[in-house]
Amino acid sequence: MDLIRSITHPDELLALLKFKYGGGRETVMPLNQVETLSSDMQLCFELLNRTSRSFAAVIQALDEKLRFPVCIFYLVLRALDTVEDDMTIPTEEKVSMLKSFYTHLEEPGWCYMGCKDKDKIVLENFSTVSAEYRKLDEVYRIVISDICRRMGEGMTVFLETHPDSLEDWDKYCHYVAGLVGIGLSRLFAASQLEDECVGQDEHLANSLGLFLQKTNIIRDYLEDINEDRQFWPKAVWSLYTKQLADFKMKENAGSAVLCLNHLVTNAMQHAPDVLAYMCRIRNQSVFNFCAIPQVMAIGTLARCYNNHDVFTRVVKIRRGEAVRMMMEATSMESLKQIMHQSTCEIGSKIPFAEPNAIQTLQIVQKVMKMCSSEASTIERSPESQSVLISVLGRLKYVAAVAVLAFTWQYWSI
Ligand code: D61
Ligand code: MG
Repeated sequence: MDLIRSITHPDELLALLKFKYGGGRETVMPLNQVETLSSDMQLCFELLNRTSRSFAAVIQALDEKLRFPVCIFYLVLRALDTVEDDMTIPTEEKVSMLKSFYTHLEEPGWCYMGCKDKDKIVLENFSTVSAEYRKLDEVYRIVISDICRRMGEGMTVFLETHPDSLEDWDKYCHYVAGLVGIGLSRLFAASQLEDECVGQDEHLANSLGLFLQKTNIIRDYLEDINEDRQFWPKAVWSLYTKQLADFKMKENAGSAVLCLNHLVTNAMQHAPDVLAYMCRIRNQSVFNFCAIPQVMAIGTLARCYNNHDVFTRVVKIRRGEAVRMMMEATSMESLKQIMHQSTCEIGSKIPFAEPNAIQTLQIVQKVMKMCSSEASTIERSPESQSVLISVLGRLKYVAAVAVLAFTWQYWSI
């Protein structure tokens, strides 16, 4: 089926075939490591694979030093998010649960069985997650606990109000995704696989999270509105309609798409920060881990821009497209190339009568300029690594990414 969908895209076809028949059946983690994994940690990886379609593979492909800490970081925050998302918990109780959630990390045996959310399995097995958390080095525990505390606190702000202003939108996205970027960057630095500066620049790290979260919010309009959730910022949609849900109606198709374009333009403002952040990344597994979600996001934004399908069905990038993008997200040069392509796609879709055409064009040009190889406006990090090391490192990881894409292909529905 994926092959048929990509039939008019020979490059994707090639990528798909390479994965299907080009080997790569070995798992990302060498077998001996799976065997020596404690049964608790095995359960943690199972929880990861059952609750994340987008991140399970990239997390498991991380270098050893980061694989457990990032997996636990994910599960702890997923558990917290599951509390936030459970609509059956009364607000007052939810507020105190969110605020005190980080304290359960130090509480052997704590778990929560009354949850109704789709990812309740993480809360039901939280005692295993927290047991593994307590085995981590202190440098990692400090980060995980701090981010969990700040995210829980932040989530309480938006329990009964929707993000209205654009400042609110950024603030909400900071709490649920920007903080993840900040925490991950501090974990990278703590592992010493990345420079200290990666963990210190909270602004750039925040932008990586905002770019992913805004893309999800834009893409998930229909799903959210059908479940009575509103994540599009009122400051923007109120320029185009009286009720956010009205965008579903055929007669509002025109204004709906203009609003959509407005939000895509807003999300694209984070792309320059993403490039600046990625420039500083030295470790190949960290690079792939960060770059893959970002290229999926920009590909999704390009697909959504000026596309009315967002209001009628789920808009997804083709599987072949996704696999090709993953493969190419393994070096700064090809990351720039792929971001250039998606950005160019947005630029070419700006409609004739688009009120925000100038803003869209401005950000499109800025990103395209940053992505053109020579005149790189991106600040290079102090020590540029030797060409040989980077080539050798990449060879190893091209294989890992192949496996990763393979796995991803089969785990997603
Ligand atoms: C590099 C690599 C991965 C990154 C990154 C930088 C920066 C930020 C992020 C990942 C976070 C991206 C979040 C985008 C997806 N949004 C959600 O999952 C929403 O929940 C947000 C709160 C929980 C976040 C937990 C999380 C997610 C991804 C991680 C991670 C932790 C830890 C490590 C790696 C990746 C969304 O959830 C959808 C759902 O409930 O199914 C929501 O509720 O809005
Ligand atoms: Mg949530």
